[in-house]
Amino acid sequence: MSEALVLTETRGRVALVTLNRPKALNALNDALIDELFAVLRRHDQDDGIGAIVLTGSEKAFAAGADIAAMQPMTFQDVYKSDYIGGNWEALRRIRKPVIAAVAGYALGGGCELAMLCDIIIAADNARFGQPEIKLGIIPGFGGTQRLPRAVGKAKAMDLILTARMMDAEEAERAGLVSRVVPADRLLDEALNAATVIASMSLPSVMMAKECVNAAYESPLHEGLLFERRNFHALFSTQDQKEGMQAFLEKRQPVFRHE
Ligand code: CO8
Repeated sequence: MSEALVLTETRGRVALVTLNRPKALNALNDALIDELFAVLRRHDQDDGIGAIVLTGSEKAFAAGADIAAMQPMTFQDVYKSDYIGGNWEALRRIRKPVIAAVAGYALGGGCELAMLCDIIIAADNARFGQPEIKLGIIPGFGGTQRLPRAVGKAKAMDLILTARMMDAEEAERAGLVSRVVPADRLLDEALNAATVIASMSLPSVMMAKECVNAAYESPLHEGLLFERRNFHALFSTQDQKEGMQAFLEKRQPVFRHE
C-alpha cells in the first residue's frame, strides 16, 4: 500500500496534520489535497477537536503545486476539470481554527495554503514566496488576493512580480506571520497555541473566526453588524454563563463547548 500523503494524530483537543510528501518537498497534487481535505473535514466535524495544526517537513511546508503534474496540462484540461477548484476550494470551508506551522519553503501553492490557514507561525528558517511568474503562470490559489491583504500592495507586487523569497523575519514584519520561533521549537509553539485555542468555548472560537474572515469580504457596516449579531448569539450558550460566572468567582471556567 502506498504511504499516506497526509498524516494525522490527536493530542487532547488538538489535531496535528502533517503533509507527507517530503521527497517532492510536499508539492501539492490533487491526491494530496483530496486527502488533506478529508482529514481536515473529519477533524472539523469531531466535537472532541477544538483546533488544528497543519505542518510540513523541516525543509518544506510545501514548495507549491506539483509542477511535473501541471507541465503537460492544457487550458481545456484545467478549465474542464476546474483545476484547483473542488477540494482545493473546499478547504476554505473548514470552520475550526487552523494554525499553519511553517518550516522551510512555503512557495506558490504552499504559501497560498499557509495563507488559507487562520494563523501562521513560522520557524526561523521559513521562506515564503509566490514564484509562479518564473514558470510562465501566476498564483492560482489566492496568492494575488490574500497576499496583498496580508502584506500590502507594494510588497505583494514585489514578491509576485520578481518571484523573490521573503524570510521569516521579513514575513513577520510584513504581517504575514504572527510569530517566528527557533525551528526546533516550531511544533511545540504551534501545538501550545492550538491547545490554548481549543480550551476556549468552541462556539465562540468558531464565531470569532467567522467574524474575522468577514472583515475581508464585507464593507465595515456589514462586518460590524455581523459581529454584533454573533456577539448577541453567544449569550444563548451555556459557556457564556460559565465563562462570566467563573470570572466572578475568580476560578478557571469549565467550558462544555455548547
Ligand atoms: N512540484 C513538483 N516537484 C517539486 C516541486 C514542485 N513545486 N518543488 C520541488 N519539487 C521536487 C524537485 O523536482 C525535486 O525532485 P527530484 O529529487 O525528483 O529531482 C525535489 O522536490 C527536491 O527539490 P530540489 O532538488 O529542487 O530542492 P532544492 O533544495 O535544490 O530547491 C526549491 C528547493 C527552491 C524549493 C526548489 O525545489 C523550487 O524552486 N521548487 C519549485 C518552487 C515553485 O516554483 N513553486 C511554485 C509552483 S507553481 C504553483 O504553486 C502554482 C500555484 C497555483 C495554485 C496551486 C494550489 C496549490
